[in-house]
Amino acid sequence: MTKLDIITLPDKKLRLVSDPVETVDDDVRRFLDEMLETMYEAPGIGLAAIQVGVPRRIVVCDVAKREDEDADPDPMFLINPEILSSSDERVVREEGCLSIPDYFADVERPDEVRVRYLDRDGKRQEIDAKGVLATCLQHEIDHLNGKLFIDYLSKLRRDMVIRKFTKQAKQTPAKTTV
Ligand code: GNR
Ligand code: NI
Repeated sequence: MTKLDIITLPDKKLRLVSDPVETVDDDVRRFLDEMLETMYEAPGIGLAAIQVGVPRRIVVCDVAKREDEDADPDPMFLINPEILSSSDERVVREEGCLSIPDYFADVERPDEVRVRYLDRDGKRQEIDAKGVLATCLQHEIDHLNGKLFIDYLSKLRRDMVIRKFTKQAKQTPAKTTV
């Protein structure tokens, strides 16, 4: 199966607002499988479609290994996910992003969120997400709205990160397919 290329800062596509999926068909399911494989290989605990250059409201995630190294895979497929409500309680967690490689920072977010989405069969689902899953889903839904975790940092730190990646992109010639 094809592993997809993950786009990184300063790629402007990361700032696009992704469009909803109209029907969950076999093409969408094939894409979900490719996204999941790409996420596992990266490795990461979540991936939004825009990170592979596709501006659609599609997310995959699997936090099982993050919580217990020996856990079996437990993938989730979310289409058109929406946050219905957030807890008043906030929590600070260290975040990273496959589109901002090797940079980590603390971000404060609601501790729990209720999320509605379509599963890979196109069936409407609702879940109460807590812990790492809650953080991950908020991070992924932000991607669908063109938002990155560095947007929660001070302008100084955000600009430093963007500058570092912009400089790096100028020094590294564009990747060519072998
Ligand atoms: O792999 C990832 N780890 C992570 C850690 C803390 C909070 C969010 C994440 S998501 C990230 C993968 C990614 O970039 N998803 O968009
Ligand atoms: Ni990310």
